[in-house]
Amino acid sequence: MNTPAPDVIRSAYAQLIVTDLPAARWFWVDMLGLHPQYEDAASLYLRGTDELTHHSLVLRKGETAALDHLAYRVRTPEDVGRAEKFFTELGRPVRRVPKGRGTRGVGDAVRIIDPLGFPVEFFHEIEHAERLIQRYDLRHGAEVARLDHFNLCTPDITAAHAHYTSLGFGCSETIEGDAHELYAAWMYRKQTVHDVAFTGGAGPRLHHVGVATHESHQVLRCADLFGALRKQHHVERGPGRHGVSNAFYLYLRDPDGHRVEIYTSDYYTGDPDHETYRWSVHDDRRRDFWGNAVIESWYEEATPVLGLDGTPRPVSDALLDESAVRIGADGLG
Ligand code: 4SX
Ligand code: FE2
Repeated sequence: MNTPAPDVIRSAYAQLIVTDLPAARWFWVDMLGLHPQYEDAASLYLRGTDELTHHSLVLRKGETAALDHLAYRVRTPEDVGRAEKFFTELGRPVRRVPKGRGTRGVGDAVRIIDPLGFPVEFFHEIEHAERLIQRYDLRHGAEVARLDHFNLCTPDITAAHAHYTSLGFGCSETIEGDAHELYAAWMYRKQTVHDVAFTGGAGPRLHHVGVATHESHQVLRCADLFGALRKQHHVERGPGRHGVSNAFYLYLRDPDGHRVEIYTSDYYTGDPDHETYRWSVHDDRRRDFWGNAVIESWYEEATPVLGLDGTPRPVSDALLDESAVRIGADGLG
């Protein structure tokens, strides 16, 4: 392997296939408070109030709910070429997507199927968008500020950790077994807890997209809004405080079952000496700091992913099952 990895800046956007665009618009725009940047009969391009680029979520109408691709922004135009070479040398499927032929607002890009089986785009150029940071008059719903992370279901967390380490990602936190076998890992390029995390499970599947608000009251308000409208069945887990990341959270399912996490108040990881914090899988506070149990659907259900040809990718079974792990005999792990 001679080609250096592309210099990834951050997780940038996800493109999801939804079966009912008006229903998805209600959920993501009216309830979560994302802002439409462009829309037509087949697609909806959304961003949060703090985002100065064209979109962080694309909803595209299709026959079956799926993840079309994830996208990372890279530092320079040359890094797009580096991504192409890097994944070609790994023997992975690679496709150039010239400006104007791919996602609206995005310049020259490369799409690949990564070693974990996920469809991933790398791009540098993206259209800028009007600053909404102080447009308090436009805020509504959960007042989502920005995309924060992707969470991916993959059978082999050790392999996922190794691949993203080779892409220059740091690891902020892990969940580990007694022999330090990995159940989950959180990895970053931007200076937060993560751009991407891995949940042990059948994969490749998208577990969730995480979006950030500024304050925990916006997470609570979001849950209240779903209850008030008798739409509480969209709430899956939380609100609560994560052990891992220390973030305040709420998981919702959109009308197609895509999972989104409303997430706030994690911490800075930009110091070069930042060390990985390791949780025992027996520590009952790891996924909810107050010890609340995680609902089974959260471990089991996820969004299928598409290949570069637009057909669903096959899924392999998990190697380890975290939801089956019991806490220690003392009840504390
Ligand atoms: O459930 S965990 O506390 O491990 C967790 C899940 C921490 C951070 C996340 O973003 C997440 O989705
Ligand atoms: Fe998350």
